[in-house]
Amino acid sequence: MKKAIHWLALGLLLALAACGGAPAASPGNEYGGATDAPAGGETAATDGEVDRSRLSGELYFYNWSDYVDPAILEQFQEEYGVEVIVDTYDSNEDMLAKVRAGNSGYDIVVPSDYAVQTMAIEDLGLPLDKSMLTNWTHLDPELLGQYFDEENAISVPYLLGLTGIAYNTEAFPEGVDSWAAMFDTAQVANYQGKLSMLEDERETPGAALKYLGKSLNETDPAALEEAQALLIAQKPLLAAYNSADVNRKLASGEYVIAHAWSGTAMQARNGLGDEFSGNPAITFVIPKEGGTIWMDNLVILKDSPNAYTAHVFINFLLRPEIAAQNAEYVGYITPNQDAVPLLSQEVRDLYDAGYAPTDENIDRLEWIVRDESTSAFTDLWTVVKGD
Ligand code: SPD
Repeated sequence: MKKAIHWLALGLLLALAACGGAPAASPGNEYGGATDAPAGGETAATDGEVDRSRLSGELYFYNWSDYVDPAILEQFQEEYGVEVIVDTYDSNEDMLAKVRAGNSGYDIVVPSDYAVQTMAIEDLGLPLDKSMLTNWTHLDPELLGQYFDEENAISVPYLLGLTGIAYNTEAFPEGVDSWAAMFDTAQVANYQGKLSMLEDERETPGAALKYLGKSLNETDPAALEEAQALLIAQKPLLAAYNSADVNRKLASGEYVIAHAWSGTAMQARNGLGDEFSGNPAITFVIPKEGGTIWMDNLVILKDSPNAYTAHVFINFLLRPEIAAQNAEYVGYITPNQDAVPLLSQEVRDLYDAGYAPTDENIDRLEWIVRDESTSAFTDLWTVVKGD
């Protein structure tokens, strides 16, 4: 597992080399419009030194679906008396549209790497008070200071994962090793209506580009036109574009194959707490043409109403035992190096089997990056969705 995390860091550095770096986060005002920001010098050196008189009764967490163990939120409420209210979103772009409008009421959001960069450029994130994040030391230093936020001015690593194909081995006894299983319409006709693609303007064109032998980040108009044509041909055969409950639909057998995140696939295989039972026939693969590696991050919004409490919650999530419990529940990879030894053997074995970077798949993984040309993906996706 440790080896896998070091590989992740290497991947991030490669992405930095590939995209030439990014602007640092805008400094902005230290606490923006926050109403419960800590006064100067008033910090929590440990969880035990939190100034409880400054805590809000509620904290608004805008997160991806099935992306935090509810038991952890209950524990936070028991310890601090703060109810964490979770709303969910299905894509970075949906989240950005919501918070860009301002006064969303949310305190913490969970952008992926390239979306942290967008938030920094658009000055949407609150500069972190690291003196409140006493558990920061548990984070793997190799995963800090990445291209999208070089000083971790606004972002705290939350979870990492891969994007590839999840499938039911009973429906595909020969296995799946290529995006052809999703894009070759002659093959797909055999399981028409039982497959889904992510509802995601970067991941889904990215998968088509990979099938074409291109980079996920390719914006050459001819390549994008080809990718768009593939997606339009595939669309009538899909059950849906779905980023919300692929786990449940794979587990139930409604889908036999799906474009999926690694943790979604692990949830489909193992089940998810009291939510649903797993199906051990589900497995996950990074196709031979390649897939995505990504890191999601906690960002406190510039206009967070409860910024003090948000820092306390993030520090709580950084406790190794909490980070391990959360990673175990959601099936993604924790960036908390002191949580790694606390993970179960079952989850470590699945990481080694390809639900995390391994020697077998590492060379086929690529980071999504953003630059001035990647708005082309928004245009492509609008055409595909509207077709
Ligand atoms: N169910 C939670 C999934 C979180 C996925 N976020 C990563 C997106 C990478 N493009």
